[in-house]
Amino acid sequence: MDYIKDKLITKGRPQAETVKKIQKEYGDSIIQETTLGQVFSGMKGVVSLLTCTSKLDPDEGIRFRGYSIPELREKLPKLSEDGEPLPEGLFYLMLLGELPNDEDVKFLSDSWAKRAQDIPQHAFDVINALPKSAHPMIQFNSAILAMSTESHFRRAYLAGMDKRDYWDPMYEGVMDLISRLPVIAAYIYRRVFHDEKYIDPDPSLDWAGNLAHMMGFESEEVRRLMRLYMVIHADHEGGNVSAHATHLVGSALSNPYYSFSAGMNGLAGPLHGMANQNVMHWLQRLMDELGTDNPTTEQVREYANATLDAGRVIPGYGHAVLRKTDPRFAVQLDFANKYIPEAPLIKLVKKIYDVVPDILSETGKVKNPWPNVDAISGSLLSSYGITEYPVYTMLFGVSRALGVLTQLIWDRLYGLPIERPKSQNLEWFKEKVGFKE
Ligand code: NMX
Ligand code: MLT
Repeated sequence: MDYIKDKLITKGRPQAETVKKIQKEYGDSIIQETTLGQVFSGMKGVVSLLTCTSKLDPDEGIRFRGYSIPELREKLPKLSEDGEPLPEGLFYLMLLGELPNDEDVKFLSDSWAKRAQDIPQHAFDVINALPKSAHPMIQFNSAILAMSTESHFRRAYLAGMDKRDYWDPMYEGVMDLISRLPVIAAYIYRRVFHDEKYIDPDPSLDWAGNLAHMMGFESEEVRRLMRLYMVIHADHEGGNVSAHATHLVGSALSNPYYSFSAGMNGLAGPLHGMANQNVMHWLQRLMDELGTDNPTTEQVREYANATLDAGRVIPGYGHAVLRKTDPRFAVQLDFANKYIPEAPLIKLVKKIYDVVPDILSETGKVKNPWPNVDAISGSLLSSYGITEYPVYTMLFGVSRALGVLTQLIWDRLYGLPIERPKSQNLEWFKEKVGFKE
């Protein structure tokens, strides 16, 4: 019996009623004015999505259902007092809006371990049909799409389903998909980088600990890192590219596999999740060009300026919403300072943090000169032996499933309709603002 599902519908039904009521009574209320600048700059600041799982403050960073990352580290269940919170607990919090206890988290770990046993063989066949040189995100996303043959939602929709029940097969599909992603990701990792020497899941382990295990890492510290990585990348409210894309495609009542796959296509872009891999290439080139992993401040300054002069971005820095150092960067630095303060890559990350914000500020155009989550995540993974940069975005993707798929369940609970904003041509905008050539 899945009591989480019962809790979800008990909480979800009244909230869905509220959404309907608000829309009926206040549908014509003006909540915001939009400028042409906002439209032309990627809709920044335009409130157009209803998302309950998390909220991003430009200065403070992300809060998941009201809890900051330091608060989550304190309040979510852990396997040991000095460990990191379990992602299962964050999923529970985002889904139900309340903190879980140890039993709730155990229930999810067990449920996901069980669901992960039924991955269809053709998902692995699809991966195997691709060249090993195909980027892990191509292999990952191909497997996600291949698994949509198993979609509860698609089957139920074809059979004829009451609109009010959409959330139910969506929940089942989301639970299946989340449970299976670590197995798929570890399979791709071992296929490409470890001679196809696969490691079976250990159903007694937690979701993130099992991922580390299946990738071939048995130390408790790597498992802790994986739990932390899976928690901090899970959600960043509704407007980021992976969440927005998942939500948009889901609004056509596409099943969770199609919807999440859309989100993963967005995550694979260099301005979004692929930035973590690009940071490592940027650091590697710096070390290769300078012949040291311990450059002077002046050398870092010159290298960063050369990147800007070449018309490129400095990966891992800047953000569309944040205006301070990303707390996800800060917590990873905290982890590194606790366990591996002397790791050369961590020292290099700190040196860059000392230099790059000033350089970006001096450009006069970068709105946020501070590091984001990607500025350190790869260096941390690499320092622990996960040195293969191309898998970093895929690991981001495994984590991001927790947030965007929870959002998708709530989209169906709320009964949100197909999304269809209005577009206009350039003539319309010119006329609107009275622009003359
Ligand atoms: N290095 C150089 N230039 C930058 C950077 C950067 N890190 N960040 C912003 N700019 C430029 C940007 O390209 C734009 O230039 P132009 O006017 O010539 O087109 C100008 O500054 C204004 O951009 P912003 O409004 O500050 O940033 P925007 O909201 O458009 O983009 C990012 C946000 C995150 C895409 C941007 O800061 C960036 O490209 N950062 C590097 C890539 C990165 O780290 N992405 C990861 C984001 C987090 N994640 O995981 O998804
Ligand atoms: C994210 O985690 O999605 C990124 O920081 C990008 C964003 O929030 O826009």
